[in-house]
Amino acid sequence: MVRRVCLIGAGPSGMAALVAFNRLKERGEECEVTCFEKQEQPGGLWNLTWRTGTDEFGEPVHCSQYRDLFSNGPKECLEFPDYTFEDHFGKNIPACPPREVLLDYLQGYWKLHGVKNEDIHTRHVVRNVSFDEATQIFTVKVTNLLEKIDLEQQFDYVIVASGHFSVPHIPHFDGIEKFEGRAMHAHDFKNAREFTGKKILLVGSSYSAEDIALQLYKFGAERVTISYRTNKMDFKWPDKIHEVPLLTKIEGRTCHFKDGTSAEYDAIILCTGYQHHFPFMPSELTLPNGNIYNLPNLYRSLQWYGVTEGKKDAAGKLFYVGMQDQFYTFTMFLMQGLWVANVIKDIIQTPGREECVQDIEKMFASNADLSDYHKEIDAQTAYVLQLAAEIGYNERLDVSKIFYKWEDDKAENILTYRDQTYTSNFTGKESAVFPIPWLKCFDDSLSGYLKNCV
Ligand code: FAD
Ligand code: NA7
Repeated sequence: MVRRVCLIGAGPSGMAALVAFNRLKERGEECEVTCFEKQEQPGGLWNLTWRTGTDEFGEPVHCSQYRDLFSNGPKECLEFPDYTFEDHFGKNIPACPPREVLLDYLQGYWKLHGVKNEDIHTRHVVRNVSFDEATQIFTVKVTNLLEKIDLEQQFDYVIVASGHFSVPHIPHFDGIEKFEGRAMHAHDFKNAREFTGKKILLVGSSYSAEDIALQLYKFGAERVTISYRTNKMDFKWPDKIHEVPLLTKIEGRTCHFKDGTSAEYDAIILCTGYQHHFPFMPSELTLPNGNIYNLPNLYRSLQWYGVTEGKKDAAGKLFYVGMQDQFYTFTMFLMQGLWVANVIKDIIQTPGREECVQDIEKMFASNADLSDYHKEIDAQTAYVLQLAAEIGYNERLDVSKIFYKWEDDKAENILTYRDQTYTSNFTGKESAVFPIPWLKCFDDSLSGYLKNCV
């Protein structure tokens, strides 16, 4: 019997799963995979849109990326072993290229592995997934947005690859409803030029706050304040950026902070993270919220076993991919896709439910030990290598040393870390140097970038 698999989402994780199924197909191990994607083309967050709120179909806009976004980590950390950046572009390029360059690389990888856009049901949004314990079958309800028709299809397996950096987490702050400037979430930040000459408050102290602060600085904001709840980022910020403790209340344009200080702002951007949001899943099969490394309810952070009270397990036939906090991205997604495809095809066996549940609980508890970047990097490296070992993938995926150097470069100078170089595990070459420093580079296009790569 052919195994029918429903894949929800064609971002980097979903596409990695399609690559994985194609690799198995080449070995004669075929599954019938149906991928539904609500956007016009694969690419997930990497498909930039100018829209905010809802799209032309009234669906929530998925993209949280923005104009002028350059990779916030070295490309050497996400490079595919069987298709290097040099293979794709025909030359050695710098470490932190802009969004379009990374999307182009991904598209090249998908093409190499025979995944065509026509294989994906784009402009199809998944509305509902249900699991029948008696028949062990999933029913998936989908809307074809272009033709405005609803479909219903049955599957033996479901893989959720719908991402988790799209639906904003928006906490309330006392007085924000009467703030006399603009209040928004990072999800709707699209273009730093809008804030040139303005005084901006960012709330949050993680990747979004860090990068939006840098974008605002680059495009000439008058002053940027970053308000942290738990820990400062504590980079050596330039004069116009500084960090303060938590925002406590807002009066007019004045924002007050926990240390008793206050200042006036033109805009507040909440960089307060995202929600794991799966409106199409039944609540008993929904992954709980939390941007963490080792996920609850998922064996290998992938295969669903409902270990919290009231959660069902769908007999190990439900998978979530790409749902953890991320140091590793594209290569981790590939290992996840291969692992899931191998499990579905019974090429690798997972232990019984009881052992899986014990392992999930042990791994979940180990999140508490991840108290600094090095430990987080080491833990995710071990995870990626574990998946690779289980599927027999023998390539040098460990890029922990590159991540350490990257962290050191950020600590050394947050304005120039994107101009640094790293050595590829696969080509052995050090990344090229871009002739224009990131701070002065205002062309984020693929063509403009490649023209300048010598
Ligand atoms: P996504 O990219 O979110 O893709 C999920 C897909 O599922 C989307 O195409 C969406 O349309 C689709 N979908 C959702 N719901 C449905 C539904 N109901 N029906 C059908 N389809 C659906 N990573 C890096 O490696 N380097 C970076 O520089 C970097 N920068 C980032 C900057 C920002 C601002 C953000 C938010 C993330 C960044 N990331 C970066 C991390 C990013 O999470 C990954 O690179 C990657 O996009 C995750 O892929 P994914 O497929 O898991 O999720
Ligand atoms: P993250 O990494 O999940 O970080 C969320 C931040 O928001 C974090 O600093 C939180 O502080 C802060 N936060 C959350 N709730 C609040 C409240 N109520 N008040 C103040 N601060 C709060 O999300 P990002 O958007 O930065 O990054 C997500 C991805 O986008 C990332 O992988 C990048 O690739 C780009 P805490 O430290 O928990 O106190």
